[in-house]
Amino acid sequence: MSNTVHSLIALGSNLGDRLEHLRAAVGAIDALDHVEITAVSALYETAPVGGPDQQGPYLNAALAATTTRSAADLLAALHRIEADRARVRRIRWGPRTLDLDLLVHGSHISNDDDLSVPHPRQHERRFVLVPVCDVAPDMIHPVLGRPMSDLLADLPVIDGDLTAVAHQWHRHDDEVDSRLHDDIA
Ligand code: A4P
Ligand code: MG
Repeated sequence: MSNTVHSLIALGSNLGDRLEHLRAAVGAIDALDHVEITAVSALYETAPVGGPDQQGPYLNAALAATTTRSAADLLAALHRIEADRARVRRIRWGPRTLDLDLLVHGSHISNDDDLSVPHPRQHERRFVLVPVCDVAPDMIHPVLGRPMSDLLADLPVIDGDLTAVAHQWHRHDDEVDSRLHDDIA
């Protein structure tokens, strides 16, 4: 039996019913064997970074989990969950129904195209680090050797880049602004 590790997963959506995609993702991750969600961040609406002009705003969140699964195995499971939400990969950084990134997996370090962990751009992005700091502010980045809260403090705040839109949101009976279900094209 392999060791239990602490993982961080980022969730993003900017196409269709974004809230429903993220709720379904949390439910599907929760249903995975050998994965236990320990904390889910608040929900944030964020301005798109990179990609084509005029893509819609994202909803972003992050979760912490413990698992005995390997990084490759967990990422494969995340890709199956993305596929179930009919994610279409067309343009890099373009609109997507669901994007699940494996940010950290214990002390695992790999730089393959298929498996880059820690995720190479997470420490440059407030839409990743703000939710991460809800669930794991003290976690040490395995490559940079600094806590997530320090990495976030280094990033400039750009006006309007990120707004908290719900604190409890991932269960279907959590009450949130119905506008979050609006269909984003
Ligand atoms: N891959 C390798 N390692 C990982 C990992 N740790 N987690 C591979 C997830 N995937 C990993 O990913 C491209 C390839 O990376 C896949 O083959 C996967 O096996 P993708 O999800 O198909 O493509 P992508 O997400 O468009 O590319 P990339 O480079 O992962 O983009 P990012 O860095 O995820 O950025 N703006 C806001 N506001 N909010 C967002 O969520 N997201 C992006 C995507 C851009 N701008 C954004 C947001
Ligand atoms: Mg991605």
